Amino acid sequence: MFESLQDSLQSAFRRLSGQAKLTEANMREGLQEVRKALLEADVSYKVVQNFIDSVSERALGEQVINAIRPTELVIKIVYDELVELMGPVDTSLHLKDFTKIMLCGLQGSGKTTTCAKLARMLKKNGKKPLLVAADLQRPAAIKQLQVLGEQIEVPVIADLNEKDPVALCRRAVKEAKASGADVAIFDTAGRLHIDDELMKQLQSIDNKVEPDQVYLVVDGMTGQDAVNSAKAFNDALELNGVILTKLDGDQRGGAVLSVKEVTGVPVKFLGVGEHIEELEPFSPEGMAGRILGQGDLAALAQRVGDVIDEDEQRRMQEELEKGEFTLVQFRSMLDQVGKMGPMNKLMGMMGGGKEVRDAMKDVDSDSQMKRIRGMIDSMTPDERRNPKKYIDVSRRRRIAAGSGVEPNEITDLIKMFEPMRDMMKKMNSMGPIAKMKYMRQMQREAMSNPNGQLKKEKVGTGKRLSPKEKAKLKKQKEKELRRLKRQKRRGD
Ligand SMILES: Nc1nc2c(ncn2[C@@H]2O[C@H](COP(=O)(O)OP(=O)(O)OP(=O)(O)O)[C@@H](O)[C@H]2O)c(=O)[nH]1
Ligand SMILES: [Mg+2]
Repeated sequence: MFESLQDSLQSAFRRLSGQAKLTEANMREGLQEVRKALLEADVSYKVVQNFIDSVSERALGEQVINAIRPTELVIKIVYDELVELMGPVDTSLHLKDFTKIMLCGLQGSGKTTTCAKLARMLKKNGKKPLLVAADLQRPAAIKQLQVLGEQIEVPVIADLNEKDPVALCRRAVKEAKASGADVAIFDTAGRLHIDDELMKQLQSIDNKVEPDQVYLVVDGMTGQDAVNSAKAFNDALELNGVILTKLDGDQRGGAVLSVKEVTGVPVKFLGVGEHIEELEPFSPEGMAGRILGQGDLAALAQRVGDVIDEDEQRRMQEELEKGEFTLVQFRSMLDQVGKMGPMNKLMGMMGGGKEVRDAMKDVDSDSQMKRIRGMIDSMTPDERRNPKKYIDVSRRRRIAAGSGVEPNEITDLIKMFEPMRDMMKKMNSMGPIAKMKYMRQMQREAMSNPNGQLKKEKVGTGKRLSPKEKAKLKKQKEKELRRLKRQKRRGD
C-alpha cells in the first residue's frame, strides 16, 4: 500500500538530508517535494495546501535541536501532522443491547463484502450479529450475502419477493430481536453514480428504520472521487464513519488522507483484501507510519524520541511521583518504550516480578503493542484509571469490539497491568536508594528467568566505600528488609 507515495516522500526527505541546518529556503524546497508527493497520491488540493502550511509553520517554529538532523525533524513533524490530519479516530461500533448498523455506498464499493467482514468480527467478539439483505435491486445481491452468511455462520434475513427495502428492514429488526440477535447489519443497494433515487431510498431507510450507526463504504482505489462521493453521502445521511476498501494494492491512497479533512467523518475501518477476515480498525498513527515507511520511522523516533519526549518523560515522572500509575501512564510508557526496542526486554529491565514477565513474554512485536494501545484507546477514562474496578464482562466485550481484539486479550492486559501498578506504587513509596535496590533485585530476578531477555549487567562500580558509607548502606538495607518483612506479614 502507498508504495509510490512512500517513494516520493523518501526522495523529498533525501533532498533535505545533508543540510546541516533547517533554513526557510531549504525547508521550502523539501516541502515542495512533499507537496508534490501528496498531490500525486491524489490527496485533495486543499488538504495538501493546509497540510504543507501547518508543517512549515511548525518546522520553522521548532528549535533545531543539535542531536537531530533537520530531515529527521521534518519527518517527525510530517508524521505528527499526518496523524492529526487523519485522527482522532473512534473505532468503536457503539454497541447497545440491540444495534442497527447500515452500510451504504456506490456500486461495487465493497458494501456486501464489508457487511460480512463486520459480522465476522462481531461474532468473534462474542456478539450475535445478523445480516439483512436490503439491496433489492438484484436477486444476485441477496444470494451473495446469503453465501457469505453461510460461510461465517451468521443468519441472513432476505425475501426475494419483497420490493420495498424499508418494509424488509423493519421486518428484519423484529425478526432479529425475536431471534436473540444483538446487532443487525443492513446491506443496501448501490448505484454507479450518486442519484436522487438512491439517496431517497437510503434516507427513507435512515428515517424509518433508524439505524444507530450509518457507515459509508468507499472504494479506496478511486481517490478524489471517493472523497467527493463521501461528501455527498454525508450531506444526505449524516454518516458516523467511513470504511475504505481495497487498500491492499499499490493504491495512491489519497482518499485515506483526505476523507476526514473534507467530510469531517472519520475513517473507522480499512478493507485490505477480498477475504472475509481482511478488515482492520483504522489507526492514524499506524497509517502515518506506513506512509512514511515503518523502518525509517522507528529508527528516527528512537533518536528524536530521546530528545523531544523529554517533556513527556518529565510529565510521566511527575505523575508517578504523585503516586498515580494508570493505563494512561502505561500507554505513554508503551509509546516511549516502542521507540526503544523489544518490549519484553524493556519490561524485564523494569522488573515487575514473574507475573509481569509471564504476561509480557510474547509481547515483543510491534503489532502487539499496537493492539495494547488500541485496547487502551477504546476505554473510557474511568476504565483506564481503574480497569479492574470498571471493566466487567460487557465493557470488556465493548472494548474488544472497539479495538478489534478478543475479549480475553482485555483480561490479559488487566492481568498484566495490575502487578505493574502495584510495583510502581511500591517503588514510589521508597527512598531513592531503596528504589535502586529494589530495581536491582528485580533485575536479578529477571536474569534468573530463562525467558528473560536481559543481558547480564555488571554489578558494582568498582568504587570502594568508606566505613561510614558502608554503615549507612547497612542501615538502609536493614530498614528495607524490615519493611519487606512487614509487607509480607500484611500479606501483600
Ligand atoms: N482487493 C479487495 N477487494 C475487495 C475489498 N472489498 C471488496 N472487494 C471486492 O470488490 C468487489 C465488490 O464487492 P461487493 O462487496 O460486492 O461490493 P458492493 O458494494 O456490495 O457492490 P454492489 O452491491 O454491486 O453495489 C468484490 O469482488 C469484492 O471481492 C477489499 O478490501 N480488497
Ligand atoms: Mg452488494
